Amino acid sequence: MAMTVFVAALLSVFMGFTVSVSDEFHPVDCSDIYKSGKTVSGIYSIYPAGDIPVWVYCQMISDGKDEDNGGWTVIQRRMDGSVNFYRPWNQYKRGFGNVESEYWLGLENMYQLTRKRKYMLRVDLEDFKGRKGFALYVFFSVGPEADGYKLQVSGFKNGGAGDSLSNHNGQKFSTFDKDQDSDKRNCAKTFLGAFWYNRCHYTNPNGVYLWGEDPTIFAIGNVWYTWQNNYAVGMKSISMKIKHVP
Ligand SMILES: [Ca+2]
Repeated sequence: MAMTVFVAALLSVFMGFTVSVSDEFHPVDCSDIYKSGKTVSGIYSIYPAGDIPVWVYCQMISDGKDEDNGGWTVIQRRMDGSVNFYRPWNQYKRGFGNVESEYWLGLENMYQLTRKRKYMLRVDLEDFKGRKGFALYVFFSVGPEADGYKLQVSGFKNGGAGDSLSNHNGQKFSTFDKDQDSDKRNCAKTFLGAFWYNRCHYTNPNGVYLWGEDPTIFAIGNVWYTWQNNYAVGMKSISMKIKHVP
């Protein structure tokens, strides 16, 4: 009995706290958090759909060029092979992984964010030799589920990595259990990932974490073809992040 009262009291304190925080500040994305004065990179909660909080990694940049500065919302990140990215549709829809390391924010969250605001996309890459490069796209959006979470991406600017994503513009998202690609094959099954596959890909960021280069296997890794013109080199890290363009 005493335990029940204690739990109830604890619950009411916790819920009261949640409500008061929610009432104060509902950041839609990391840009809002950055503007509120929190300019240190880290894990924050955002409200893509306005009501339910989602944990996310915010990369805050304040000492770069104008187009770099601000709060970037990380929507996809690979860095140590700790999370299995070969997953079905419902997990790509909702999101999965560990916000402290590797994760996928979820297609529904990406749709909710990009339907309301205009975003640019930046993809940062690092290989196992320590080389770095990036690609920037001045426009990025994800359509509604009813239209297959279609990708819209344009306005490529080269940060040394080349353009491996424009080929995927206008494609629906595909997983091994939902083939919406433009190829006869099931691209997700063939290349062991999940993506806006076309016929099939120039990049496979959700593919197998390869731990480097393996010339005996083809295009199943988390590759970005235009950087090294090689489908056998898996990235050490690849992250996709979006920033609200006012
Ligand atoms: Ca197909």
